[in-house]
Amino acid sequence: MTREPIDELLHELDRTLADGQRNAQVTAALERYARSGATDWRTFALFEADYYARNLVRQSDLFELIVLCWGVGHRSPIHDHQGQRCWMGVLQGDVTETLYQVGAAPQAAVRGGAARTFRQGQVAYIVDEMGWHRIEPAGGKPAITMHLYSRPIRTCSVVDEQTGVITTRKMRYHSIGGVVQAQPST
Ligand code: 2CO
Ligand code: FE2
Repeated sequence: MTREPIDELLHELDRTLADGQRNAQVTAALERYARSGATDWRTFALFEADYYARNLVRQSDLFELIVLCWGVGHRSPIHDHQGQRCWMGVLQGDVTETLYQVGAAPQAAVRGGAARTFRQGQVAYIVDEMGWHRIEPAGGKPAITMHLYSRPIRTCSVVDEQTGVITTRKMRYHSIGGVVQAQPST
């Protein structure tokens, strides 16, 4: 049986990430997938009404692959990636990434930096040494992105741009393997 393109990608990520850092190969694999015209990511492209939706494709000890759905008006907080590597490939629409330099708690100075818009097929990369970021869809249209974290991220730090207060945010998935999860009661 032939593998679906997304299974090919997962297989390649398993091999590549088990073999060390391999940043360039990971970027190339994500670019290839995002530019291939594959549509099997649609199984995971589930939106939420009020907030951007995080849909888990697969998680292992080494990485997690997530499809994020950004409705018009949704945007991430300004956040870090807990020392992990983060790739973002654009599957549909355009997204703007704004980079920030964030000082130390308790009242961190927040300096807004460069904004860059990524289009379908492009792949962005960030680690904490480069800064924190905010992501939002651009051009008044929804967007769908594929994120790879190595290793998986359970929480992230979020900063309030006005007050400089940093809080910890627990990551949650809207769906896992295409199945919408029950909302947590708290
Ligand atoms: N890191 C955010 C998240 O996983 C998305 S912004 O792109 O890295 O929710
Ligand atoms: Fe992020």
